[in-house]
Amino acid sequence: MFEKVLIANRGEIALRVHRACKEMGIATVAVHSTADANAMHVQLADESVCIGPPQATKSYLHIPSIITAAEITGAQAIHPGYGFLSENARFADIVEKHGLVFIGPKADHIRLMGDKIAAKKAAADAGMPIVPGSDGGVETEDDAKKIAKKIGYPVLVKAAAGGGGRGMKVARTADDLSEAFSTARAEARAAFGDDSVYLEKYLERPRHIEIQIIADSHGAVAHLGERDCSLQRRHQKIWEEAPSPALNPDQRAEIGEITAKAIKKLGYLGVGTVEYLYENGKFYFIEMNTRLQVEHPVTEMITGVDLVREQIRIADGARLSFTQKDIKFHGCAIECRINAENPVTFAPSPGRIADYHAPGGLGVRLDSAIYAGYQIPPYYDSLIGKLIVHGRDRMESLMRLRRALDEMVVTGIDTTLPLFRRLAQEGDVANGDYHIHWLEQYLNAER
Ligand code: MV4
Repeated sequence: MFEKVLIANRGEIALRVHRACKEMGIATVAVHSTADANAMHVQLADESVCIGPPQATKSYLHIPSIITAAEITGAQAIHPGYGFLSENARFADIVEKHGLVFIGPKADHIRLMGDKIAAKKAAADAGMPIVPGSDGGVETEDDAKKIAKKIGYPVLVKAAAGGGGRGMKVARTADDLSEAFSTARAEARAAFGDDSVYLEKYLERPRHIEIQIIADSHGAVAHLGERDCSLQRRHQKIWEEAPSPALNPDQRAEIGEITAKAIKKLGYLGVGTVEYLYENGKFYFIEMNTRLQVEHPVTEMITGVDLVREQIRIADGARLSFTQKDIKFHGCAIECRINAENPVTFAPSPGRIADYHAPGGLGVRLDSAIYAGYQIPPYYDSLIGKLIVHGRDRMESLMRLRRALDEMVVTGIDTTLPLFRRLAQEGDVANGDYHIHWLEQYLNAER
């Protein structure tokens, strides 16, 4: 096993990886920008290296500094966390070229899934259900018109380099298509420097349900069930839960098996998430994420599997510590992403945390790297913690969430805690009766 791992990230996820390493007897190296010298991940790591100024492009995204930090500290492997360099295939290649181990999938799979057209084709070939649409990219408006007529309106024009909703335009009728096609192209070119687009049937009110998969280097593959991430605002998930209130055990087993089989066919390595839209009892592949996800704890809570420990073991060539048959789903887990943001306007609220009190008790987990007196820098994303609750069923989990939210105190800055206190009391949320547009409709209704 590795003796020393470098963690190429910050905040709660750097701490999450550090915790897994410590429990495996592995020493940790933190890297940090000058803005993060007092950060929790730096204080807890066995060693730390300052890799540059506050701007992420000059520190957490600066590959030469990170490789150098690994070399001077003698780290054998690099865990990228999520965001930053976690889905950068070139980084994964460079890490390996320096004789270090990238704790993640193969660079080729990162590259494949980064191209949404190629990813969709690979998913379909491997047996995953996809959204009806164009067979590959669409070059001209004329072609788009023909294809849209065949699949039927409404259609969605999507960017091949997309993800996160940029370069995505709905056309409700043939009259809309010309504008949707050209704006999607222009947005894609501006955002990604690549204006390749493709067409899909537009699903009106689906849920976002994603399957957690895991594969070792000996050919073992398993799925760890689904997460329902439908409650989101501007493509930022804010509430995730497992299992999905919309699925029964037979549906779970079916989509899980289809996904695991496809992942095996692709020769994938490590942890990954297959995102589906779910509408009227059917699943439609949209994308695959080749990283550990923010919301991984809800899966950990209902399966008892430590996903980061498994990632590290897999990177070291070990076998999965379980088989599919060992995976049982226990109860229900809900995660709230607590952001340093105004709960009404969602404007970022960096600053000094005055008082901090973490909730506790049975079934409560708080993944956070904040503390009283901590100065939240303005340079990075606004996530300051994830409150995860686990209960024997959804009602117990929801009651526990309300209780934990009432215990939690963060003062000195604005946080989204008040929003979660309201959401946890909403009828549709309590009933699990929501879809990907529910939250934005709810927030618009009160303005
Ligand atoms: C869709 C869709 C409806 N129909 N595809 C948004 C981001 C990108 N990853 C995929 N997205 C969507 N693709 C078809 N054919 C609706 C969305 C979508 C969405 C998906 C998941 C979670 C939140 C969303 C919010 C708006 C739109």
